[in-house]
Amino acid sequence: MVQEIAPTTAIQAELGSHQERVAALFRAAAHSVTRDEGLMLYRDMTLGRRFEDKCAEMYYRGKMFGFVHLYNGQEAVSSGVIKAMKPRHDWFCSTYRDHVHALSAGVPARAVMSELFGRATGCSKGRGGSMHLFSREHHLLGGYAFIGEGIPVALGAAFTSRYRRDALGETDSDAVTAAFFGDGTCNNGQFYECLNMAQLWKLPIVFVVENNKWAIGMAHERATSDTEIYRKAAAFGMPGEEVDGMDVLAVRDAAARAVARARAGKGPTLLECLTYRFRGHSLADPDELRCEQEKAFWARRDPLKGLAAHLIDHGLACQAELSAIGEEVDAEVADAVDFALSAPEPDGSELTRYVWADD
Ligand SMILES: Cc1ncc(C[n+]2csc(CCOP(=O)(O)OP(=O)(O)O)c2C)c(N)n1
Ligand SMILES: [Mg+2]
Repeated sequence: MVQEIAPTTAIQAELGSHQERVAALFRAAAHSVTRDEGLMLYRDMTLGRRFEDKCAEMYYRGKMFGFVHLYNGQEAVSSGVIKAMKPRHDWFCSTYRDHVHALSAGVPARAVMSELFGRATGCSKGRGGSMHLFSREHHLLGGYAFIGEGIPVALGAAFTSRYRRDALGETDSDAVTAAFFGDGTCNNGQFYECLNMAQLWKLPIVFVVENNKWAIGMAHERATSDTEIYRKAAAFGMPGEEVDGMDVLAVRDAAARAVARARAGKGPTLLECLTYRFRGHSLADPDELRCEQEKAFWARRDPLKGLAAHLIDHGLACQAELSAIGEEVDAEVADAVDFALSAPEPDGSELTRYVWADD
């Protein structure tokens, strides 16, 4: 088991409510998982972690350019939510921190890595780069550079599901959409407009807030009047739930409840996942604003270590099996880099392609 380490009063005062909230949630409930599901989640989270570590390596070696926002630390949210949904049936909408959402949704590592290198084999055909991953095949509705930009897109996907079923009589149209976005984005008007419309029309959508406590260098409690984001759902008559976003099993259970409600026609849920990013805002950020005590507090809650401990403590897997998964994932990521580096760049003659839908 991961041990709960009580923060000192001094750290609590310095770090604010985010840490206290997750400490309370940590003790709240036990979640169970089967061996197969546990190993699947562990593999998905390991792929997310190792893929991002490789991106950092490529970036610092000067092989990858532009803004790159890594997801380290937040893996339990992507795996917990997306793996509670139906692949290629439900829909996913991301942000600029989108690599791991794409991987969880099933976009091959080769296609994601290629996109980061601007190659024609990328999931956005090399046109998008890190912040604009897209895959129609895997129902990934995109990464978005502007915060909040994806929320109305996700709302539109949810509306489409409902319209097909209710207005067009397609009785099997029961897809649910997950919209991912950060704490800083919840002070953006689109968030409130979309919550209102989703609840008004009982749309099948789960609003997933990845509350990692920071919006670049702005601490959540400095920018937000009521820091408990899930409670904002009540203003719209919508269910809101907070969950330990470092515990993939807790996230998965909460997501499963929200998805079941949405699929049954009962409307949206606002799910606030309390999490933390283990790296700077982007690879261009020296990460000097967050204090070491805070980073250490969250490092102790590393979601990968937490799941590994759960699997071992419950006799569902042994360390050797988990290490083997790590090696397999490392090989997959190395293969993705080799594939991407040897892939062609988009041909100059295709510069204007894929601008309009008929392409
Ligand atoms: C509309 C808009 N305003 C401002 C920005 C600049 N910006 C980039 S990231 C960011 C912070 C977002 O924080 P959060 O939503 O918590 O996401 P996180 O980076 O923590 O995942 C801001 C303000 C932007 N991208 N889009
Ligand atoms: Mg944030």
